[in-house]
Amino acid sequence: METLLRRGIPTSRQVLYTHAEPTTPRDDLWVLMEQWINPHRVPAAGSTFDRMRGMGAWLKEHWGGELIPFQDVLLAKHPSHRVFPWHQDEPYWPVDTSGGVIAWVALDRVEPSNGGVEFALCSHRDGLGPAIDLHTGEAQQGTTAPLPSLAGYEIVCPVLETGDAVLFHPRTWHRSGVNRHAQTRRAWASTWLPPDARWNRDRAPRHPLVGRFEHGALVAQPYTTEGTR
Ligand SMILES: O=C(O)CCC(=O)C(=O)O
Repeated sequence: METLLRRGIPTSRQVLYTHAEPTTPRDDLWVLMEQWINPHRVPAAGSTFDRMRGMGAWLKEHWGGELIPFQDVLLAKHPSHRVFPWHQDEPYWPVDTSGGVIAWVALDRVEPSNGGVEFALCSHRDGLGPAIDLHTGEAQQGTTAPLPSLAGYEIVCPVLETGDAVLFHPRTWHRSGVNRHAQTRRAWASTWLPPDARWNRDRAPRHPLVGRFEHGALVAQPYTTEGTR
């Protein structure tokens, strides 16, 4: 992250509004998180490319079966950042997939008091919900799936040492609270899909990659240009 900052690689500016733009103005993503999307696509120093290779090899050995890299994110949660509300990751993707896994790796010790991630156990079984407006915690405009109640689920917030990882399903509902420590809490999350996952622009019509892939093609085939921020 220090290298990316030094090289002037910009952070993500806004939440992905994948279906429609919000009708009222929103704050910058900065109020929620300092985040770089797809640093593994940034050439040279600061890239997570080699880490992706390592994670891919680890998953191949331990997950059972081939997975393809889809995206990665570097996340820094500062003490000034707001709550990151409950959401699933899959509704933001222009992809049809039968599953996949997100590997969320702590780059600092993580616990509930410094913005540890909370998971609603087994909530992936509830199906695909709406893409969430992370500024409000509500369904984004233009989405139709209902917001589920998470009241019946056991919520866990694992304590992680630096380098520990949590692997979770793309439909697992998760959130993170405020970081009440003086130091930033950093993490690296990478997303992996089964090899038969296919691009589907209708699932996230305003995703920045729409237009760069062939609708219906395998995600395993690289898209035309670098990922966007
Ligand atoms: O790192 C966090 O606090 C939450 C990140 C998250 O939920 C996500 O990137 O989907």
